[in-house]
Amino acid sequence: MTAWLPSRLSLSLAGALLAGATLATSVEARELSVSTVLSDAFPWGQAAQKWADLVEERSNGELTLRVYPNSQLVNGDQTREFSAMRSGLIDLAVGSTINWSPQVPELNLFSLPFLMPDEAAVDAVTGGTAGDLVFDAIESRGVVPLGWGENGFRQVSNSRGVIDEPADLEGLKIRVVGSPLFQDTFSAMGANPTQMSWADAKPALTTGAVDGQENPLSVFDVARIDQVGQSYVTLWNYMNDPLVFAANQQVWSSLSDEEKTLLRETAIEAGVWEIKMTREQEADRLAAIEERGVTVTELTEEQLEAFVSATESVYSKWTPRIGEELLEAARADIGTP
Ligand code: X2X
Repeated sequence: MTAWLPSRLSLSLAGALLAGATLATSVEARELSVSTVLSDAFPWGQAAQKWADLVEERSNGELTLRVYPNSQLVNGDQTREFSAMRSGLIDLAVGSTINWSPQVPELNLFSLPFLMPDEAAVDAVTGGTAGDLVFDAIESRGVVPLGWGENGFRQVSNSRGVIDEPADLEGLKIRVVGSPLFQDTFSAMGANPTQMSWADAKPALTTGAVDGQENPLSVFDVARIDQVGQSYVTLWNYMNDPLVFAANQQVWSSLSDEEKTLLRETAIEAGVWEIKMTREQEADRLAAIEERGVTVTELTEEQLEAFVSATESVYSKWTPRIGEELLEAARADIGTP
């Protein structure tokens, strides 16, 4: 086809084509990994996929996010996700404040029992001074936070009976996530907590190695936790687990200003979308769970108070690690003394 062209032109044309091809390859090669714990069967995984879709669409395919669910980039150990992102094994993540709290102690704020009573309180914290301080804390540990999502309010379930007072937890073996604060919260209520990854949780529930667990209703519903004998759920909103969209620092610095804006804006947008969806689905999830024969218990103010009192010691132990200033900021954001 180029036979009729003067040789110089054909050479420079070839050069231009080659340069173009190289450029295209390097741009196409810009595929970033996104780690999540839960797959896109869950709102959490859908948040990551939404992020990927928005980036793909708005970068005209020049930047690709590839989601790796089930903590596979850290061999199932979700508490190593933050370290792996910091060291560059993972480019991006949509991660839980619980799972990152071993490396970012300030994130334990969200796990303080009964700190945030409702969704408005969660939004006040993440969108307030406390949220800014938490993002500063993440950044100071070498990871760039971009936006918020939500795993949801965590409710306790078990196979033994109704839990409506701390005494009902006495001696129950409860699977908790890999953050030491949970050990303290459940011990304070008289339970027998056992730390394990999400990957190990369902098998442990199935064999009866543990009697109970705590997770948002969306996780209970999608993972069909009722099928492994968890017949009792207590709605106590004892903590909410926000998700954070974030990036490895080197990856972030290597992006153009345009790409940074794109990644941040789409993270925020995907997060807002997922939070809204998760909350809108909550009533249907509850109905579905009840329909499958699970006994759902709602607590009266008085019953709730008993759990609040039982877990007060968690505050004295953990406030110094979280930071007095941050807890104060969160309380001011929520509007509680
Ligand atoms: O392990 C859990 O319970 C889960 C899936 O909710 C988290 O990753 C915090």
